[in-house]
Amino acid sequence: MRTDTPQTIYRKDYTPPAYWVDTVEMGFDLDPAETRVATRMTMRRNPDSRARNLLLHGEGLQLAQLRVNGKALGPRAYALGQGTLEIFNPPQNVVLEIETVIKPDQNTSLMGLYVSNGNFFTQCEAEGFRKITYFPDRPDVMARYTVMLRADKERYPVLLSNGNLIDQGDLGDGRHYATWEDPFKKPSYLFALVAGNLVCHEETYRLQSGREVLLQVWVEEGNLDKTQHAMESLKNSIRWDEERFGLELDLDRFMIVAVGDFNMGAMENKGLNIFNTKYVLANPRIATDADFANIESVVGHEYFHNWTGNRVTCRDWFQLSLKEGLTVFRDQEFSADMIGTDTGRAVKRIEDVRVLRQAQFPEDAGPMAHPVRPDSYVEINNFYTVTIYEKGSEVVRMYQTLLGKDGFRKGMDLYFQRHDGQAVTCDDFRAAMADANGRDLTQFELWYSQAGTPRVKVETRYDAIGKQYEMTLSQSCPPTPGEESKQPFHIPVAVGLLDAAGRDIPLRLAASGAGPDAPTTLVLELTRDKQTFVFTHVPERPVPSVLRDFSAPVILDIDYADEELAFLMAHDSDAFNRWEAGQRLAMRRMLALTEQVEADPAALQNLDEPMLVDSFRATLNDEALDPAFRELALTLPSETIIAEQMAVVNPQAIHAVRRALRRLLAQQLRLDWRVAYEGNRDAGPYSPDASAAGRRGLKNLALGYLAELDDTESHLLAQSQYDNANNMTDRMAALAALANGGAPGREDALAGFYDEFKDEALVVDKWFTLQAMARNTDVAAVRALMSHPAFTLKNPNRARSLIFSFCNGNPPQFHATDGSGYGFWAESVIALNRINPQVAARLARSLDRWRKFTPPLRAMMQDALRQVARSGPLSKDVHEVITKSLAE
Ligand code: B3K
Ligand code: ZN
Repeated sequence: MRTDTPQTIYRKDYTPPAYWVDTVEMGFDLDPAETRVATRMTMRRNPDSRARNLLLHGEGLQLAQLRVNGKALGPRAYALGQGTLEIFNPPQNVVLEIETVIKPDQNTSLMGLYVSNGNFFTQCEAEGFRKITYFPDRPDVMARYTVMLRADKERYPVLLSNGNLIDQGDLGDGRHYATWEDPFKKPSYLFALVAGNLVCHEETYRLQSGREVLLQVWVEEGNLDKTQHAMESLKNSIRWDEERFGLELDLDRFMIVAVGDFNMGAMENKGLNIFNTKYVLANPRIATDADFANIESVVGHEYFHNWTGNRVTCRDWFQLSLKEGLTVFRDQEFSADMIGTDTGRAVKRIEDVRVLRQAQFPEDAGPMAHPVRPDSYVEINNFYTVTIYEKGSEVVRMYQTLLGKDGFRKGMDLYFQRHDGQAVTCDDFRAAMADANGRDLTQFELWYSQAGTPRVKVETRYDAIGKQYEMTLSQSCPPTPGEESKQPFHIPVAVGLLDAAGRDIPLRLAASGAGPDAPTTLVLELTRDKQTFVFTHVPERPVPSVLRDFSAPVILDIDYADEELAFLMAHDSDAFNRWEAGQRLAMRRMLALTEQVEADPAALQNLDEPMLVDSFRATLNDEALDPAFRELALTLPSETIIAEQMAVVNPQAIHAVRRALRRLLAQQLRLDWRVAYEGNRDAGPYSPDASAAGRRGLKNLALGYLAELDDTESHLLAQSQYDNANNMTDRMAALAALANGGAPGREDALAGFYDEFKDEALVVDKWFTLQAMARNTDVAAVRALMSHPAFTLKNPNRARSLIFSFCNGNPPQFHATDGSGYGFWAESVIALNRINPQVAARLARSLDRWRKFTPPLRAMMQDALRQVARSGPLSKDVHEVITKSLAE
């Protein structure tokens, strides 16, 4: 904790390190109260650096020994600063020996070495290694590690670190040791150790090359029956990376370890991935379809980092998206390929775009907006954002859209050929893509350097005599903090044209000659402020389908008539745009209604929306459409997404409108929902595969709509599904339906659920989440839940399950007009700040967009932000978020 203003780090200030580290040998004497860490590093001066001194980072360490080339250092030969150790003018070659003492059981930040349920774990990205020993803790310093772990044999029978196990044995005094050697050089952020009482599910797996590797999933005793899906996901990931990118697992052993206390999802430490239990443990009893899908994608994500992140890493943390954007893109493609079907791919694409719109667009329009490659930061942990990850992934996807799948692969091959074993920049990646394809991607750099979501406006003109269709695209991008004006981006806009029967018209551009096999989707490259593209041989006035498959992370302004949207919804060959048309139609109506409600609170009384209801009915009953697709198409845009469309946000009005529309759809399509419900019920054993999950999704959507009626029939339906469910997906859907209304069985179901699952931490999280997001849960109810014996702020999953779910997932209650939600938020940020700055800073982001709300809410939000600001010493993490939120 600190009171002074923390320092800002700038990208332009990057300088190479004064010393390289070749080898690191570490010895750990593990003890929760006091762990001794002895480190021996061989280092050599970097000829490209002008600095004379050797700078190491260290935080919260007790320094017990410091020797250079065998000699203890005198007090004048070095200086300990705030988080640094500087050794003055060392020789060309240095053997540096350091001993530190740390206190893992006091470590509630969950960075560095810490204890979770009696076992030891580490988390070093981004800057956690410096909480273990003094080290040049920056990603461009890559070294070869050998690590010896020593600990009590009974309490810590399992001792793991990166790479291969080369030795193990007894120490005689009730303790034992294990020595691990990582054959690959790596930055310190990829270091990991695990020690404790764990068991593993292991399998051998044969790579395409014929080599056999050992795969292990480590969990606490009693959880082995929840590891199969993670193991399958790992094997699928290994195979996929060989097939799609020709990338082979480079180790003989690959381990995944699950831990219950973890700040984020998982961590790609070389050969020893450490995972939040939430992204490992699953079986039908405790995990939902969404959990199964998330596990597959996170296991894939961390595995794919082995090449995109570990073999080729980042030069500095400003380049974070080099590995994160690319690896998210890879995990998205993996999940899509695992589903396999065209609609399956579209469904996955829609889900990913929903996340982007729900979280990244608001970030890009708010006070924390930053480019995919930021120019400065105060606390790097605050920059593991949806912009770095999700927008970063969209940027990578645009290369593939511009260069084609084969061109993209060529670029990837060149990237690895050039940079394997190096720490590089986003520019290096772009250069590989450009050079492998003979393309000039200079302008594309703006996607990395400019923040903000571009808007693309579409205007069209049809010339019936010349049979020409003109499409004029223009782009703009609103200012973001510190960036008033923007230069035009290089935007791939995928376009199709539909004839009156809804068929794709073959596309020919005036500029390029007509070929016989004209495509039905063309990628137009918008590079200037405004450009006109002329299509020839267009027999009739078409309906344009623009930004197919969401070919760029932009907001599309296009003037469709309601009928055109309904037409696209019914006919577009691009499944993404079919969905999009429906969302636009719904959004248009919801915005209009919100305006009406604000003027007249009674405006929703005789609600009638024939166009919307008809189009929903048609989609719901269209058996030719995949159930998973129908589920997405029949889900109204979220309250957050609606809010983003408005200049001034009134959360109560938005909620009232969305709710009223849901009720209307429930009433008017009651029988249709009922038919869909029955028609998508599966008897027999549970399987999480995409098609079964899609049917369950549609069935449970129907249940959710019917539950809006809050009548005996819907109560009975929910109760019976709850009582008879053979899987957690159906259980949760039924429980949510019960919890959101006035079903007589509500309290019993909630209590019974807790009782049945109280020993399953991940299910208890769900129980808190469900209540946090329930319609009638106000701040008082959340506080009551906080005094439940199962609640603790110290466990991030638990804190997120209740507090984050309420603040981010229950808009009408969080934005209660008396400001109680904001007061609760401030208290929670302040309390978490003392325990875990990273988790606190995430929660601090919940009031980011305060300026967008109606004046009374805005004023109360500002007060709450100020309350946190003056609450006492704040971590760098929270300080940065609050300061930026309040900045003019
Ligand atoms: N690279 C880690 C994230 C580390 C977050 C540090 N605050 C997980 C991932 O993106 O795969
Ligand atoms: Zn990642």
